[in-house]
Order: sequence, then structure tokens, then C-alpha cells
Amino acid sequence: MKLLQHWIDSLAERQVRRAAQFTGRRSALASIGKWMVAGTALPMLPFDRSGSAQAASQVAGDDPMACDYWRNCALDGFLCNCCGGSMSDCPPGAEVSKVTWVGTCHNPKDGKDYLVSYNDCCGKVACGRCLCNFNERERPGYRMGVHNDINWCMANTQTMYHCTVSAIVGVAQG
Ligand code: ABN
Repeated sequence: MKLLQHWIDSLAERQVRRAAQFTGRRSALASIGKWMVAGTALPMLPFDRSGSAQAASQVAGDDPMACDYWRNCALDGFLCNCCGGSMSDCPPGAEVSKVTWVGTCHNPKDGKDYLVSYNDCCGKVACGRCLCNFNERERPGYRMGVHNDINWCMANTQTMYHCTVSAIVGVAQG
């Protein structure tokens, strides 16, 4: 009986030692470290934006009330059309942003490229209707003038974002 107990004890000890070798503090810290390095490196990898570019080139409609109207090619926000305003005028009670971002959109009707200014309308709660998100030729935030994913009411006294209007400010020389 004693012999059997001794055999079981030493078998258990051997198993525990082996398990500790693979799941000890050091090996746990090493694998946590590996995952942390992977977690920080992953977002730095280059990624393919061609999918969104393809979606953006579908902005070619001719209904000014619709998201896919050609002039909205770089518009990210709620269309003021749907919020009591128009394509180029803020709804009553909202004021136009003092700063803006611009996009270049292709008008399929006349084949020309237009410089479009997108202004946010400020001072009322977010409209919440007709959310459009097109990013043709949009650039990351460090090129502020062509970055649309920002509340451009930042320079106004009333900084609350309501909706977005678009205005043609130039035409590309062909
Ligand atoms: N320029 C539209 C907008 C407003 C708030 C947050 C993101 C985008």
C-alpha cells in the first residue's frame, strides 16, 4: 500500500513539475508579451482602401435629394436637404460653419470636375436623417482641409453639429 502511495505521489509530482515548466509565470509573461507586441503592430500594417474608393466612384446620381448625388462625393454627414434646409442652405435655426473641407467631384452630366465645399450646419442637435458617407479623394486628418470625418462647427460659437451642406466653389480647367 505504501509503495502504491509513493508511486502515485511521485507520478503527481512529475506531472505538476512538467505543467509548471510550460505554464509557469515566465512562460505566461512571455506569451502575454507576444500578444501585446502583435496587438500594437497590427494597426500599423498598411491596409487596402480600394473598396471605399470603388464605393465612392458610384456617387454619380442626379437626384439632389439622394445620398448618391454626384456633388456628395466627399460628404460625410446628414444631408441638410432632409433636415429642413436645402442642398446649400442650413435649416432655420442652424448657422453655417466658419471652416470647411473640400472635395473634387465629377459631374457625369457635363463631364467636368468641380471643387465642392462642404460646410457643417451648427447650433442644433444632430439631425439624424439621410446619413451619407462618401470619401472620394479624402485624406487622413493631418490634411485637415480634405478630411471630412470631423465636426467643422469647431470654430463657431455654437459647436453642436446638425447637418452638412455642399456648395460648388470652382471648376477644374479641362
Ligand atoms: N463633418 C461631419 C461630421 C460631424 C461630426 C462628426 C463627424 C463628421
